[in-house]
Amino acid sequence: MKLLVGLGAVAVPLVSARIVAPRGPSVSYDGYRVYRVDTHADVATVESQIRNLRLVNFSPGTIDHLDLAVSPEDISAFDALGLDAAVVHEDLGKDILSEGPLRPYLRTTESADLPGLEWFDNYHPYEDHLQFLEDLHLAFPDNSELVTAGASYEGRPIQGIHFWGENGKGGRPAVYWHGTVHAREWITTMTVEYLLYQLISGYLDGTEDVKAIVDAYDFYILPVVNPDGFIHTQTTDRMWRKNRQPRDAERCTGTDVNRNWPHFWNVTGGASDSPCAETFRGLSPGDTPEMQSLVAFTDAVAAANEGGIKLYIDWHSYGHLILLSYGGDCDARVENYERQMELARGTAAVVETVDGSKYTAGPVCDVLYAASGGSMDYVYDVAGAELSWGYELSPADAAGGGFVLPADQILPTVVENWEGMRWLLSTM
Ligand code: 0X9
Ligand code: ZN
Repeated sequence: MKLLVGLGAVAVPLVSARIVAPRGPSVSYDGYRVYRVDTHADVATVESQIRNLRLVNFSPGTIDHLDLAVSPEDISAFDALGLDAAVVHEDLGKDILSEGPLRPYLRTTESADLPGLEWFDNYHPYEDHLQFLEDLHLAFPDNSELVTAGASYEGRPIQGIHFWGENGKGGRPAVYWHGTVHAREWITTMTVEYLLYQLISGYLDGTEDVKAIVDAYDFYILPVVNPDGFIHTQTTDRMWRKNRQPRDAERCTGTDVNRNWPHFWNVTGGASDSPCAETFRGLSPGDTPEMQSLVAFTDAVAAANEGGIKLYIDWHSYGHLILLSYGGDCDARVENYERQMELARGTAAVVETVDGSKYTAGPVCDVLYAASGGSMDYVYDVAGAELSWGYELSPADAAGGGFVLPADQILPTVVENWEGMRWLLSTM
């Protein structure tokens, strides 16, 4: 097989275990009150009413409701608007404390055993996620390689792992997953890592269905595709969503990586042209360093594997949704719609059997909102994936914590979705 852009085994320096936890966020959300606002289908009016208030909008793009965290200084001004709003959390700062401290990862890579499952009891510093990935590779050395999809704006490698079964490297269709596209969606990092952990540990244990799955596909997994943003949420602002690229002459930083893909870019209502908006699409299609890396890597994955990309999932939170294309054209339907829906509903049904979480499946535009320049549409249309999905993990809503999921909810979330994926990967 010819050498492909970004797909070779990449020498990644060992990152030593962190012994000092990073400093806490410097943006305080103490006293921020979280509301769910019914917009009565007139989101534009509500957005214009709240324009000058200090708040974080958790649901940019929704039509029927907005989840807003309002700063303590502006709560009375917000209440005075008389909106149809319910308080779902009194203090976002307290919620953030429920995530616990970032727990250092003390394992060294001397042992070829898999890391312990206690990894999934806590959230961790970014560097430790790189170490965790390396440790999984070292536990499965002949069937895996560390890969880098390129670099972020601040120059960090967009790190991932590629692994395969008995058919050797590149011999089977690809399963391709992205986590932490949106920096504040921390549960996605943990979920993607749990899935890959279960796949590798099941293969090593000889668990029959897991071995069959790993033998049937080549897995390409990037747990953190927006490393700069993720680090920013750990050091400075827990609620950061975008990448960290400043734009000349603009006072705001960051582009929404999930609005910057060079397909259906700049669709009215699907993204923002304002650099201050949470859904800023960039100045031209694919103009972020992250996107240049991800497009090249995605195209290379599609070309490298016998059978192309079988399944792509872009893991997000929150909302309990399994999303199909299209987000960039609300009149279009994917060609294999019935098949995709059957599999998405089947996955949701299996997830529900574990703990009762009810996921809704459907096209992005139908169950959420228009979202242009998103990964799923690119990977389906341009990279030719058979199944290309977005996934909104726990909690179900802002009342469950929104992007801030308590540490004791990590394990239930990752376990139910492992069962869903185990079914999907055996069935699709
Ligand atoms: O708005 C988004 O990008 C996603 N929701 S989130 O709350 N996690 O930000 C949904 C977008 C659907 N996915 C794609 N169009 N790829
Ligand atoms: Zn997201």
